[in-house]
Formats: sequence, C-alpha cells, structure tokens
Amino acid sequence: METLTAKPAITRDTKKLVAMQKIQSVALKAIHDFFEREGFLQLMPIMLSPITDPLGPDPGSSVLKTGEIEYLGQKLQLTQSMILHKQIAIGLGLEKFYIMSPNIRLEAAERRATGKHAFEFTQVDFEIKGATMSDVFKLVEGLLKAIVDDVKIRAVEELELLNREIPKWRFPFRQVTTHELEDQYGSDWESSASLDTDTPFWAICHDREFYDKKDYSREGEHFLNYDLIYPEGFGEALSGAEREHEYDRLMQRITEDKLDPKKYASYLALAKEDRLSPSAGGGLGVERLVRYLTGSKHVGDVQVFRRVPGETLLY
Ligand code: ASN
Repeated sequence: METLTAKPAITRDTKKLVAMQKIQSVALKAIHDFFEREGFLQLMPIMLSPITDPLGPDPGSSVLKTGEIEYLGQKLQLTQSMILHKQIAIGLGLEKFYIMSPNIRLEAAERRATGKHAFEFTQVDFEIKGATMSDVFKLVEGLLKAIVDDVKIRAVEELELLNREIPKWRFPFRQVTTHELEDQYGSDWESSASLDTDTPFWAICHDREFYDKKDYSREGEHFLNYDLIYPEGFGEALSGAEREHEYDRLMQRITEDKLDPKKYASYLALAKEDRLSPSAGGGLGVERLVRYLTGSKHVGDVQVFRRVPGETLLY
C-alpha cells in the first residue's frame, strides 16, 4: 500500500506566499474578464457524481484510485475532471462556457518530485459547441496573453519580490506532434522540450481518453487533441481536444480502452439519443499557471493549503 513519505513544509515565506496570492488574484480576474468579453457563461462546478473522467487508460498516469463515497445508497465519485459534464452541458444548450472546477486526483507519492502535481487543484475548464482545435488555439493564446499582460501591469512589486521576469512570448504558438517530440526528446519529452523553448507550444495528437476525438479523415492513429506546454521547464499548462460525441464511436473507444460501458450508462444514454453535440475545449490548471507566473519550484508552493502527493496533510 502507498504511504506518506514526506513531512509537510511548516515554515513558509509569508511575504512570498502573499505575493503569489496577489498574482493569482490578478490572473483570475483577467480570466473572468477575458471569458466575459468572449461571451462565455460561467457555470458552477460539481464535486460528486456517479460518473467522472477515467483519466486513462494512460501509461503515464499515476492516479492510485478514484475517490468515492456512498450517499443515500448511491456510489458517487469525486470529480477527476468535469469533461463528461461539459459535454452534457453542451447537449443541454450551453454553447460557450467555463467552470472554475476543483479536481481530486489521488496521485502516487512519487509524483511529488515532478513539481507540477497536486492531488487537489482547480482547472479553468471550458467548452465550445462546434469549435475546432484551431478555434481553441486562438482563444487560449488570447487568454494567456491577457493574463500575462495584466499580471505584468498590476503585480509589478510582487514580481519583483519574487525575482520573476516573465519572458516575452512569440505568437502564434508553434504546433508539434507527440510523434515528433518523441523522436527528438524520447518518450519522456515534456520537461526537456519545455526547457528547450522560451515560448509556450502546442503538443498535438496524443493517444489518450475515449472522449478525445480520433481523426477519422486520416489512416492510422491520429487524434484531434492537444496539450499546451509552458517554456522554461514548467511543462504542461492545459490539455484539451475536439470531442467524440456519437454513440457508436464512444462505445468503440470505451471498449478499446477496456472500460466498463455500464459505468458511463447515463452519459452514453444521452449519446444514444443524439443529445451530445460536437464541441472542443480544454482545461487550464490554475496552480500550474500561478507556478509559471511566479517562477515557483512546485505547485504546492503557490497553494496556501498545500496538496502535494506524499506529504502529510496538517489542515
Ligand atoms: N479538462 C480536460 C479537457 O477538457 C480534461 C482533463 O482535465 N482530463 O479535455
């Protein structure tokens, strides 16, 4: 059984912690302002549901188990991501929206060493009806530019206190397939490729969860999905995709992944009635964003209440 391996950090540099929270507040306001300008609605998150993102199968995943509770005789899972709910919301007529969505991912203790894993974090999860990958690229590049511009103007003293100079980025961000990244940097490409750049880039075409759409216009295994990778070694910022929404394709992908379709019955029932629609979206990790903006070593360092795999929780 996995056990705790690390003592929690009790002493913290409070001045730095406050500066980080100021930068986070400026970033969050920039995010809300940006989505409002773009005509998005803000939906509320959910934390318990009979269905959640399986986060795999993915050989890179180290989630030990999905959190689960029983409530009035029903088994409910803690949200790992709201992807399935975003698709359902699109089916319910919500065309463009975002959610400040807390996720619980019970990662293995060894993930403490990556600097980018927290077992409880929030992502800015958004979805757009009828959108394509390139629509999302444009939107996210605009979003990140708005955030960084605001932080550079409104958090001058805090950036100085943290000794952080956010580099100037070049737009639009480069797109590279995971096949190319693997050829250049090996299967563990993320941190080396991230260290090798001064501007974020899009890593596209990953073989992963069933809800990320396959590119049916091409022979072989190609996928209409993407990760955004920060420069300077900070790694993944966002992941997202165009979505599978047709019943037969969803069933095929779920079966290929050796998942139990019964676990997704309520979601699949909507697909069967053709009540899911084409959409695309993604999720931007808030703590990872703040880690990047503040140049911090670990996502846990920017959390007032650290949620780092392997560390004992005090409060
Ligand atoms: N939020 C991601 C997406 O929209 C899913 C995830 O976090 N696993 O694709």
